[in-house]
Amino acid sequence: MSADNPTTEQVPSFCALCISRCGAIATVENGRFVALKPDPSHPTGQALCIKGRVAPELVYHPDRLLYPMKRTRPKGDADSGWQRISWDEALDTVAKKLTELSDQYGPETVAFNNASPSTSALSDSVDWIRRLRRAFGSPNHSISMELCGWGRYLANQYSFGVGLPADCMPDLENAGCILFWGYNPTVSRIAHATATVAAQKRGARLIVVDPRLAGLARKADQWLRVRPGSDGALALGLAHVMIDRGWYDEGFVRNWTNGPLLIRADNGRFLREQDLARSGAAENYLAWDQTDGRPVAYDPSLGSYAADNSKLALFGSFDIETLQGSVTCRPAFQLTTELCGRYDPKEVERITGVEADQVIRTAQMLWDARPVAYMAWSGLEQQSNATQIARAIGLVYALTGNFDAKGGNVQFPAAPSANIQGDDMLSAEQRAKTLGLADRPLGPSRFDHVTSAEIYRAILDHQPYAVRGLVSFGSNLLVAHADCERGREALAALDFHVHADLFMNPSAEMADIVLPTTSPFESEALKIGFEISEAACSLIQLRKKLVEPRGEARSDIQIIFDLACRLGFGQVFWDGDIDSAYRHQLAPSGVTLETLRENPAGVRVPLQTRYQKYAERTDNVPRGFDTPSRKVEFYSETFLKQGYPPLPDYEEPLVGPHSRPDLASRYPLILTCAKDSLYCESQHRGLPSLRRRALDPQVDLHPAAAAAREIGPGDWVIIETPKGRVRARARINEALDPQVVCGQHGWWQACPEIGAPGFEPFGPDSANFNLLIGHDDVDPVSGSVPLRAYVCEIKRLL
Ligand SMILES: Nc1nc2c(c(=O)[nH]1)N[C@H]1C(S)=C(S)[C@@H](COP(=O)(O)OP(=O)(O)OC[C@H]3O[C@@H](n4cnc5c(=O)[nH]c(N)nc54)[C@H](O)[C@@H]3O)O[C@H]1N2
Ligand SMILES: Nc1nc2c(c(=O)[nH]1)N[C@H]1C(S)=C(S)[C@@H](COP(=O)(O)OP(=O)(O)OC[C@H]3O[C@@H](n4cnc5c(=O)[nH]c(N)nc54)[C@H](O)[C@@H]3O)O[C@H]1N2
Ligand code: SF4
Ligand SMILES: [Mo]
Repeated sequence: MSADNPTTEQVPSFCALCISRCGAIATVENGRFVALKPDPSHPTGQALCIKGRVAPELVYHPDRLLYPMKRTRPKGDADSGWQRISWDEALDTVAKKLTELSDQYGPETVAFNNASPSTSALSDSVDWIRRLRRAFGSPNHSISMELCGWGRYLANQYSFGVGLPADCMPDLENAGCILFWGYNPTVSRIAHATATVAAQKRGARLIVVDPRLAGLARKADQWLRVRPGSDGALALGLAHVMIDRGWYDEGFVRNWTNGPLLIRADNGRFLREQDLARSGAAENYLAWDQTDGRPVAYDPSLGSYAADNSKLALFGSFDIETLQGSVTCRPAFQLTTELCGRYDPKEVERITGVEADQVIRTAQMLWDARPVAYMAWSGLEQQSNATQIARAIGLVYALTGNFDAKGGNVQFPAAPSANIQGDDMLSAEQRAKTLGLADRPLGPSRFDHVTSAEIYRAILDHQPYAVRGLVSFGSNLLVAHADCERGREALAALDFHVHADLFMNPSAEMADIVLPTTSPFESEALKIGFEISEAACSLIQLRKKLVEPRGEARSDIQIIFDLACRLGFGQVFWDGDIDSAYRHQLAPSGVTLETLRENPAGVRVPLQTRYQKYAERTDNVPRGFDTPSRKVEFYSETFLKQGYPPLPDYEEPLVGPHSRPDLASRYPLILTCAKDSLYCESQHRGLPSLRRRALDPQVDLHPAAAAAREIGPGDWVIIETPKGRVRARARINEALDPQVVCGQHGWWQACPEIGAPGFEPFGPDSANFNLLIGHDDVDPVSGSVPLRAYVCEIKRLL
């Protein structure tokens, strides 16, 4: 290659900058990555967002970290005194420090964290990070899911036995009705947005629940402008109308949910066979046979009742003779119906601001236009009641009967591959030490994951024991998470902290050693399935390294494997040979690494979607659902036993106008936030083509709220909450409820090329949104943090 002999290559690839993982064609000219275009032949390649299109600016950005560095000045100093070191010195130091900490205090004293795989190319490597962490012996891993994942995951894990909707994707190609709840794929997942537009073109209905008229809400058949955080009441109200009008799949409720199972009024537990007779089975539940007027047993190991299902009562109240005397019992569906009955459309309007008529119209549309495919995300994850909101929406979804049905939410098949996350490497003894297990026994700790707040507590208060080391692959804890000041104290108090990243950020600035990582365009990565459809799931692609790494940057996977060998885990990391690891991972698929290298656009393995797999039978026993009753659990004894409400009753946001009337006069507005299509979380403000389009952090407010405060468009304002204050520029938005304002997080980085300023992550001039939010009032089940429903006041900055 030379200037006289230019080469231009068009390389099939995919953009890994966010969850969309858009199929793309990269142009490489003379060894330089110059453009990225959509690849419509790829199942996620209909379009690219602007971040993808300007990806070369990210790769060649002047602020990229190029060399490993160590700090030479104390943490918290304005100047960290970063000094370039060799990779050998960096990795040896990291391995030595981590080993020392582990030897002295146990491996649990080292926590791991990484940038969310939804907002970075960490999806390339997060499974390997888990493997490394488990081989090391630490149960403590934070991936920001308390901000966008655990609520739904846990709720539906307990209700449906599976993470819904993320693990059972909306089948947009076949849906009759698409429901987006606190989800705006126009910004956050282009591949879903394009698929939704296509679905609408062929006649699918769209319902959007969002306080803002944003993205596809503008093109929706129903846009429900819910008050932030009141989503649970809306879901129960929809369920009420559906049940009341008979707009629900009674067969699904009867056959596949725990709706018929009887609950004792005296203790809230399911009535069991052993309650009726000493010889009765402890595991067997009971339902009411309304034809014969007697209780009938349900054996969860067989998934069957001792009577024909059509005889089972879903409603009613029955006095049943037990060994302890007569006990009133009701079917779980009766109790569910009673709960929903408290949320008639008028009450829903009062709580949520969504008009009663619209609640009814929406319930009818869900029924008439089914199959329903739904997706819910940040809008209801960043809530102090996230888990119960997600369970209430799960209830609505179960009423449609569309779980795993064509056009509903489907568990698409996956190409067979070896699980490389090292699940069996972490002993039960170490798992039992996961931070947060005692406080939130049903929470992330059950899955050996922790929240940032739990890590901060362990670092600062040594509760339940001391965390002294942190290994970070990307992430920006001090900007992404609430209670930033406590976060800063915690990071400063660590004995040892290593951070791998493309850029220095305010959190990396607190590390002892910083390692430079490649962008996804400078590294190879294996992707088995693209999640969103059967076609997408069938594609295996080995993303090509487009260009050589900048400076001495290494891929995260390379760093993980290098570190694993130095820590003495070579034998479970193929002695550092990544190709061998990929071969192991791919073996069950029958696709070889060589074939993938020869076919950079990927290889499709034939997969056939099977629907309603819960009804498949082996030896006449239905597969059912992975829950204690083998049914979808409307009513959860698991929750009850841990002291949580067994039904997903609505609770007001903990820092809202109703639960904190004491704050109402000082903070009369309700604060939420949303992501920007130009930027991923706290990244990308340094890219000129993006920053030019949005120079400063914005806060949207209604014209009436602005006028009452003498605020004009573009004015700098202060957003103030009981926790802190930050600045932003006012943007007037007539579609908002006058009491609701919507901010943006993630602002700290400058873009010197166009003279756009940075913002201090802390202090009076800060624009770090999460200084506004405390960690005190979090979801009791998942630890989710209320970034999307808080009280605030806005003042013009003079
Ligand atoms: N461009 C871009 N794409 C991204 C990211 C990014 O930062 N930028 N981040 C990635 C990550 S990590 C994630 S988790 C996903 C998230 O993807 P989304 O969940 O789609 O992200 P948001 O747009 O923040 O939130 C969705 C909607 O929730 C609404 N909302 C706010 N408060 C409430 C509420 O109380 N109730 C309801 N029902 N809705 C509410 C907001 O107005 C917003 O339109 O996106 C991923 N993709
Ligand atoms: N107020 C408010 N706060 C929020 C949100 C919100 O909507 N509102 N959203 C929250 C959500 S959903 C999430 S997931 C979290 C996100 O929080 P984080 O996961 O911490 O994401 P970022 O803040 O974008 O920081 C990502 C860092 O990782 C680096 N990085 C990017 N790609 C790579 C890579 O491939 N390898 C390595 N080693 N580093 C990389 C980036 O350069 C950047 O420094 O923030 C959350 N915080
Ligand atoms: S939506 Fe944009 S950033 Fe995300 S993968 Fe697609 S092109 Fe990349
Ligand atoms: Mo996220």
